[in-house]
Parts: sequence; structure tokens; C-alpha cells
Amino acid sequence: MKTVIPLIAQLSEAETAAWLAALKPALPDCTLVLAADLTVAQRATVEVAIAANPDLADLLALPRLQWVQSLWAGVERLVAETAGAEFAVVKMSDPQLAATMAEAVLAWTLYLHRDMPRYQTQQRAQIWRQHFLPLPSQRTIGLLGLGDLGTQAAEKLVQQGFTVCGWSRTPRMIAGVETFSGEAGLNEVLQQSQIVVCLLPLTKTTHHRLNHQTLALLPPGASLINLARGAIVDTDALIKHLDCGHLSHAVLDVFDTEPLPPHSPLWHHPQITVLPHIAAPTNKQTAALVAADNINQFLSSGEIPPRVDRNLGY
Ligand code: NDP
Ligand code: OXD
Repeated sequence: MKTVIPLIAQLSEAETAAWLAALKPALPDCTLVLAADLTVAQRATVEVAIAANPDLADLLALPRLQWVQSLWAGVERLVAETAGAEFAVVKMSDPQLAATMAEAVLAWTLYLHRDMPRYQTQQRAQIWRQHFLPLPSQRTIGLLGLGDLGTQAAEKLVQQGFTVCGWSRTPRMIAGVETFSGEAGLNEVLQQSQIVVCLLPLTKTTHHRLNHQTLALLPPGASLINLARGAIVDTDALIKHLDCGHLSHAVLDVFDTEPLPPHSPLWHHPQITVLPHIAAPTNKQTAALVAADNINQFLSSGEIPPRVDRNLGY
């Protein structure tokens, strides 16, 4: 008999159908069922579920659940909402997602490196003025977070000729990147970064990690790119640093509240580029294969893939 794998998702009908279409061929030996369609007997057998913005009640209704495969790389909400639950959470760890994120990091780094916000402003005022362009090697980019996404992004920036430094919780080695860890390490990275890119997970420790004090460590004229989660940055502090001229620009893809509310001052701030959470959209085909590999491995060996550490929150 085929193993029943529920897809527990609060997505639009079209999105759900598209995920089912990607997952079904990747899991030919399993029966994929939406949470609402599980029979009582099926519910009692489920050991692994696939989740995307799940309703907590649907997960808690599975008495033998051992682990959940998230379709998203960011699992902060899932981990927080299921605190205390026995089952493991496995985040989406897809090399294609990391490549897409690295592309976004390069794109927005080049946007700042090539002074595009300034030339846009000049165009509006019909100003024809050229500014000095440093070599990429003369520009230090600091990456906060050197996990699946930060590592590939750092490598891409190195390939492009930038000087790259990075920060993680535990020490990491990446060829061509000066790496730091721990509290003192953050200070070092911020002090030398002309562009700082945030790819940290949102946890109790990283909440408002970029605040008035830490943003003050950045050199004058530095810029921020936040592609991780909004609440890692204290928005009020960021606005103050931009308004007083200490920082020159911020590219924000993620916000405390999404969609960004219409009354948010961020929409119209001249030194902020607002993006609607588009840095690294999950590719359903590649993500489905990653999820399927993890599930097939578990079904054949009983081994749960590397899981989120619930104490650390990522
Ligand atoms: P990983 O878990 O693979 O990596 C997290 C990195 O952050 C690790 O290097 C980790 O350190 C470091 N870190 C965690 N806590 C701390 C801390 N307290 N101090 C210093 N470093 C810390 O995550 P991913 O790379 O897969 O994803 C990062 C985040 O990107 C996701 O959590 C999600 O929020 C966001 N994201 C955004 C998307 C978008 O489209 N905007 C798309 C996908 C994800 P260590 O190496 O020591 O463990
Ligand atoms: C994700 C995201 O976590 O899009 O995959 O932020």
C-alpha cells in the first residue's frame, strides 16, 4: 500500500494545485492528500507531512507525525507556532533557491555599487553629473548569515570581484571570504561593510539585531540590503540613520507586516527601495524534488533529514 503524505497548506486553490502537480510525479510511490481530505484512518498513519503556511490544528491532528517538510526556506512562523510539539521541522534547502537568492544579492549589490538610486534622482531633476566608480575590489560587502543562502551569495560576490566578509553564529570557512562569528565578529563586519546584506533567520537572538547601536557601526554612506525577514531590522532606527545622512540607502524585500501597509512611511522614503518579497521565489519543480528526496530517504532508511534546532529557532 502507498504511504499517505498530506500536503498541509493554506494557499490559494491555484497555488495548491500547482504544488500537487509538482509533488505528485516526484513521489510516485506515495499518495498525496490535502489535509481536509484525510480520512480518520489515514490520519492515524501519517509520519511525515509537507507544509506551506499550515493550519496548526491540521498538524496537531496527526498523532504519529514525526517530521514536517517545509516548502519554504524560512521556517520562523512554523517553528514558533509549533513550539513544544514533538515533531521535527525540516526547512527547504534547495540549491536552486540559493542560486536565485545569490542572483538577487548580486543584482541589488550592483544597483548600489553602480549608484543607481542617485542616478534615478538626478534624472528626475535633469541633472547630468558623473560620479566616481570604485572597483568592486574597493567595495566591501558584509553578509550577515552564512547558511544555505548566505554562502552561495558570498561566493557569487567574490566571483564578481567584490571584497566580501561574513558573519555567522558558529565559525564558517568560505574561500575568498573573511569570516567572523560571535558578538565581536558582528562589530567587525559592520565596521568594514559599505554594503551590508542580511540573510539571517529571524530568531529571538536576531530580532532587531540591526538596531540603532549596530547600524551606527556601519561606515558613513553605507547601505543595507535586507532579503531575510523584516523584524531583524529596527525600522525606526533605520529611518533615523537614513534621515541624518549616516546611511545612504536601504533595499528592503521583507517587512514586519506583509504586504507592506499603505500608510507605511517606507513606501515614499527617497532612500528606500521597497520590493514585495521577491528576492528568491521558491521554484516548485526543484523544491518538489528536494522534498521528495528527503521523504524517500526517510521511507527507506527511517532517517529524518537535518532538522531545525527548536532552541536556536533555525
Ligand atoms: P540557514 O539556516 O541555512 O542559515 C542561517 C545562517 O544565519 C547561518 O550561517 C547561521 O549561523 C546564521 N545565524 C543564525 N543565527 C545567528 C546569530 N544569532 N548570530 C549570527 N549568525 C546567525 O538559513 P538560509 O540561508 O536557508 O535562510 C536564511 C533566511 O533567509 C531564512 O530564514 C528566511 O528568513 C530568508 N529567506 C528569504 C527569502 C526571500 O525571498 N526574501 C527566501 C528564502 C529565505 P551558523 O552557520 O553558525 O548556523
Ligand atoms: C521563504 C521565503 O522562506 O520566500 O521561502 O521567504
